[in-house]
Amino acid sequence: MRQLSSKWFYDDRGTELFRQIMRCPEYYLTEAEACIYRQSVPQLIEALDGRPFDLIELGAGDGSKTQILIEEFLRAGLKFSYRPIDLSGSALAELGNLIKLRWPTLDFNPIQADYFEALNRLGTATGGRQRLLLFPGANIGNFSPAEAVAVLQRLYSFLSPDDLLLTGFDLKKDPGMVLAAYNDAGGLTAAFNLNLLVRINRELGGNFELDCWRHWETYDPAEGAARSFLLPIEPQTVHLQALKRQFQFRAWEPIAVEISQKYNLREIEGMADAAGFSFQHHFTDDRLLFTNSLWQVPNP
Ligand code: AVI
Repeated sequence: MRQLSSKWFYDDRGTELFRQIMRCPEYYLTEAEACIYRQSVPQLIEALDGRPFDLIELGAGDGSKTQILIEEFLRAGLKFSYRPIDLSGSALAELGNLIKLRWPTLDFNPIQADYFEALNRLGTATGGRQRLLLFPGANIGNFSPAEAVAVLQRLYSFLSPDDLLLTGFDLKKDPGMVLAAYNDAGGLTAAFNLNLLVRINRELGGNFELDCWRHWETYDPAEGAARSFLLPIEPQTVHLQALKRQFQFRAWEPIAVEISQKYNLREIEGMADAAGFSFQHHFTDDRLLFTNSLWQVPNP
């Protein structure tokens, strides 16, 4: 099956559409995680070892949830820098404006890059500072389970003993609720997925006939995988000038554009183990929709 990586969703338009998705009523993940952040700060502060630290965030988006943590960390008198990492320059610029307005003296140092390029730039030497790496918003779910473990192993390799990783995982739940989150009535998710084709047309000189493509969502409750597809309602021949290539699509031939993997708590603990971390704690919301799972790099 043809596939497009979901990392291409996030041009400026895609970033804006994702923000709207995060605010739409069906997309329960955002509020569940915000609620967890509000409740978990005291235990997070306890888990930090008192050294100045770097708060590094993978895929910061608009950073609205992280501001809950920043507010409480500052209130507790903690010394830290905030280093959000995101592919979207506009998202980081807006976040920067917001942070400077709210906390003008906070050490704010964003990196516009993909996760690993940014972590490579940061390197492993920390000058004795602890790292609290945030991997929020179920971004880990956009990798298959096997890829996710490989990603978490790579994150481990950038960290030092006692560093902490807080990862957001969406939990397995009522399949109807998951499907609705990726198939919202307002059509935001459909527009978000179709924006991939808009982007290809603009950036690669493509000629996808946008009216002929449909968004389709599936959720397999056994596997825990929500999957998004784009389907042409009639045969299409697509030229991509920049690649000097032509692609034929039969009617209803799908392009897989995203996986959003859901887990249960046990599976997540197993992933901590497989990636070399010591599992510390699950911070869950009251309805058990989502967990932010805290792991630590063990001391050898
Ligand atoms: C960014 N990521 C965690 C979102 C998700 O839930 O998989 C992306 C998304 N795709 C459609 N809606 C939201």
